[in-house]
Amino acid sequence: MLAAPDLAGRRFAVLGLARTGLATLRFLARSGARAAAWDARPEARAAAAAEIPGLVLMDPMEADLASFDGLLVSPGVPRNRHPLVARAAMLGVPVLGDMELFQQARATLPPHRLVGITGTNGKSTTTALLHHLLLASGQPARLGGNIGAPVLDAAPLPAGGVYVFELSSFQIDLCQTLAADIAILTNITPDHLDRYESLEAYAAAKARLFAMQPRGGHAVIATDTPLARAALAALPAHVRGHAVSAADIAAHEQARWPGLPGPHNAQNAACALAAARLLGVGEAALLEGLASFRPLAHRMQEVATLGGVRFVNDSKATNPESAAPALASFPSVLWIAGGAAKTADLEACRPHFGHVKAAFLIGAAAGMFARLLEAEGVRAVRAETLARAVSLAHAAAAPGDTVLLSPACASFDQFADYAERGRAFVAAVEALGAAERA
Ligand code: UMA
Ligand code: ADP
Repeated sequence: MLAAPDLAGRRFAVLGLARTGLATLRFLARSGARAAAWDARPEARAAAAAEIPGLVLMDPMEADLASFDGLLVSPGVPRNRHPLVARAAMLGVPVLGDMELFQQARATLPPHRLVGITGTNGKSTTTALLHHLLLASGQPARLGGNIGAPVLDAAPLPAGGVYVFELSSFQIDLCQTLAADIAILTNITPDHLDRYESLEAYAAAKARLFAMQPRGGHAVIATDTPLARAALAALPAHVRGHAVSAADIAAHEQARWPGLPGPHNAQNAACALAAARLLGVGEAALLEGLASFRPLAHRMQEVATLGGVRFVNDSKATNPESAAPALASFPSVLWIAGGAAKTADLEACRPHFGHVKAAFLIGAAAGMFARLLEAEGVRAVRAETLARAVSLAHAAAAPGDTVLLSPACASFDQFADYAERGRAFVAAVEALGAAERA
C-alpha cells in the first residue's frame, strides 16, 4: 500500500472524516505520522474512531494549531469560509489535501506517469474513458480522485503504470506541488460560485494544475468554452499545450461508440484520445476501447421503459451546462429538475426548452426554476420531492416520451449526494414498474 516514509514522526491535524479523511488517516498511519482528527458530525468521528485504533479526536479550533506540520482538509470543507483554514494561513501552517500527500509519496513508487483531469463537466467520463483505453492497450492503470476513489487508497502500480486522477478545483486548491505529466481540461463554465469569489477565480483555481506541471509536461485542453481557450492561451512556458475540440470527432466515428453519445461526449473523447496517444496507446486499442466503453451510472443512464415511456437517470447533471446535452438528446421530455441551485439562471438549457413537455421541480430551486420556465411558456409543476416528481411525470407521459432526471442542481438540500439522488430515482422507477406488473 501507498506510504510516504518522509512523513514519519510528523504531526498533522485532519479535518473532515468522510472518504478522503479516512483514507488520509490510514495513509498517515502507514507512513508513521501522527494525526489529530476532527469532523463536525459526531457520527463521522465515531466511525473514524472505530476504524483507526488509538485515533486522537481533537477539535483543531481548540488545539494549538501552530504545533502541527500541516492541516489536511477534505475537499468538501469550504476553504473560503471555514475559520480554521484562515487560522492556519495566518499561522503559516500549510493547508493540504490528499492529492498533495499522494505527490509526496510518488518518490517511493516504481516509475510511472500521472494524468490529472479537471473541468467543470465531463471529468468522470474522461477519467473513466482514458483508464479504459489504457487497459485496452494492456498498460497498467489506476483511476482515482473526485470520481469517488480516494487516491491515498490506490494500490501501487508496477513500473510503467499510469495513475489517472479526476481532480475537482477543491482538490487542486489543496495541492502545492502536484506534478501531472499530462493535465486535461475539458471545459470551464459557471459552477461552485459559493466557493470562489468569481468565475475568474474558479477558472484560475483550475489553471493551477498547469502551473504545477513538470517541465515538458503536456496540457490537453478542449477549446470549446471561452474560459478553457483562455487557459490554453495563458499556459506557462514550461508546459506543452495540445488544443482539442468536440469538433475533432467525426459523426460517423462517434456512431460506433454507443457509450459516448452527444457533442459533450465528443469533447470528452477528444480529450481522452489525445492523452491516450501521448501515453502511447496504439490505434487498434483506441478503436476497441472507444467501442467497448460503457457510460458511468447516473450519467444519461437508461433505467427502464414502461408502457413506451423511457426513464433516464442523469442525476450527475449538477449544473445547467451538464443538463443541456441531456435535454438536447430527447425530443419529448418530462423533465425532473431542481435541488440546490448553482446559478440563478437556466440559460444553457434554454435552447432545448422546445423539447420539454412539462417540468417537475424539486428541492430548494423549485420556485426559481418554475418562474424561469413559466416565463418561457414551459409548463412547470412544483413536485417538491423526487418520488412525487416521478409519479407526476409518469402520469403526464405518453408512449415515446422520456422522463428525465437531469436536475441542473446539486443534491445536498435533499440527498447526501448525486448518487443517492440517482438511486432514489431508480428505486421510484422500479416501484412504478412493479406496480404496473401487479
Ligand atoms: N466537514 C466538516 N466541517 C465542515 C465541512 C465538512 O467537518 O465545515 C466534514 C463533513 O461532515 C464530512 C466531510 O467533512 O464528513 C466532508 O468531506 P467531503 O465532502 O470532502 O467528502 P468525501 O467523502 O471525502 O468526498 C470527497 C469529494 N467531495 C467533495 O468534493 C464535496 C468527492 O467528490 C470525492 O469523490 C471524494 O472526496 C474522493 O476523492 C464528490 C463531489 O461532489 C463526488 N465533488 C464535487 C463535484 O464533483 O462537483 C467537487
Ligand atoms: P463531472 O465528473 O465533471 O461531473 P461527468 O462525466 O460525471 O462529469 O458528467 C456529469 C454530467 O455532465 C452528466 O450529466 C453528463 O451527461 C454531463 N456531461 C458529461 N460530459 C460533459 C461535457 N463535456 N460537457 C457538458 N456536460 C457534460
